Amino acid sequence: MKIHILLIQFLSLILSQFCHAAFLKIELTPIDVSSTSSATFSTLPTANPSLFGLTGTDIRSVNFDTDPSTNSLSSGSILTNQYSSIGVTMNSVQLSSSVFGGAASSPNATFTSTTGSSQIFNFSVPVVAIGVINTSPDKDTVQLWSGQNASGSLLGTFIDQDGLSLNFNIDRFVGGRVTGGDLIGSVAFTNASGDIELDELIFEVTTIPEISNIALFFGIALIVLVVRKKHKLLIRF
Ligand SMILES: [Ca+2]
Ligand SMILES: [Ca+2]
Ligand SMILES: [Ca+2]
Repeated sequence: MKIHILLIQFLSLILSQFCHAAFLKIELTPIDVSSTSSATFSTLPTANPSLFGLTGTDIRSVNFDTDPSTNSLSSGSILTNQYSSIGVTMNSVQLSSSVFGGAASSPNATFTSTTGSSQIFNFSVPVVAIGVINTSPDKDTVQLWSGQNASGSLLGTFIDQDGLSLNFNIDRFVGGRVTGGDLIGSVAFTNASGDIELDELIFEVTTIPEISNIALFFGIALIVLVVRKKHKLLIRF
């Protein structure tokens, strides 16, 4: 009996490690992903998501240049439901073809000039990781929320270049990953100063119910071990 209790405790310990909810910040510069330029990404996130740490089988992307039906989006457009068919909507985010230093993918990036205002991206599909290029980063705030429109639980937050000397000339890919069954309902980028200009949004949609699969695996393993142990004891006695 003692062995069984120890076994359950051991498996619970392992399971808790797998299911521990955590936030993993993503912040990459062009040099970090071996770009040919130190200031801009020569390989874009929408072209190679795995280079930026998004490795699932269902990665979706927004280049702010064409909608999901490949219709061109014009500078000055206000984004709300244009990308809803791929699972993301925006809180009236403006597009611009004349952002500081240029868009990451031509012609458009997003544009907000008001200090303290946020560009919010809401997900209607189960998202576990997101990232976007901040094309003029100046310690803007990144927040991942469990609910829509920056509501629910704050899963993770940080500012770009935290603890570093500010350099808005170097593009930064910013975002995060959640683990342990958490899902990202929305992500908010809040302008600290100057403008906030984002491009090349990618997000990873989970295709498996991670926790239930892990629990099922360990549950089956536990049953097998207990049955085998009982079987051995019956044979012995
Ligand atoms: Ca673009
Ligand atoms: Ca730039
Ligand atoms: Ca800014």
